[in-house]
Amino acid sequence: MKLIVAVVQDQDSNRLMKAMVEHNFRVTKLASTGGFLKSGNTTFLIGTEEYRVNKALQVIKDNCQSRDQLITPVSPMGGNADSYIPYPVEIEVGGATVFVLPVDEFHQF
Ligand code: 2BA
Repeated sequence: MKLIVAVVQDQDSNRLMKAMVEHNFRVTKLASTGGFLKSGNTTFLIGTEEYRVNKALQVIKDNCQSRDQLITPVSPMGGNADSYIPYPVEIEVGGATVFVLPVDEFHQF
C-alpha cells in the first residue's frame, strides 16, 4: 500500500475530490497553508494499492493546473530599506506537489 500526499491549490480542490471519488479512491482533504505564500492550499491524503498509484497521479494531473501569481515582497533582498519601492513579482504556483510514501501498516478499527 502507498500513501499519496498531494498539495494542490484551493481552486482545484473540489474538482479533484470529485474526480478521485468517481475513480473509487479513498480521500481525506485537509486545509493547509503554504510556507512561502502563507496562503491557504489543500492537502489530500490518498491511501491506495501500489498498482493504482499511477492512475491516482493521472487523475491529480488532469484536475490541477499551475497558475501565475503576483506577490509583493515585503522587504528588499539587500541594500537600503529606506529607498525600497515594493514591486510585484510573478511566480508560478504548481498544479500539485505530490509525495508517494510507503505504508508499513494500515488499520481501520
Ligand atoms: P508555498 O510554500 O506557499 O509556495 C508557493 C509557491 O511559491 C511555490 O509553488 C513556488 O512557486 C514558490 N516558492 C516557494 N518557496 C520558494 C522559495 N524559497 N523561493 C522562491 N519561490 C518559492 P510550488 O512549488 O508549486 O508549491 C506549492 C505549495 O506546495 C507550497 O506553497 C507548499 O505548500 C507545497 N510544497 C511545495 N514543495 C514542498 C515541499 N518540498 N515540502 C512540503 N510542501 C511543499
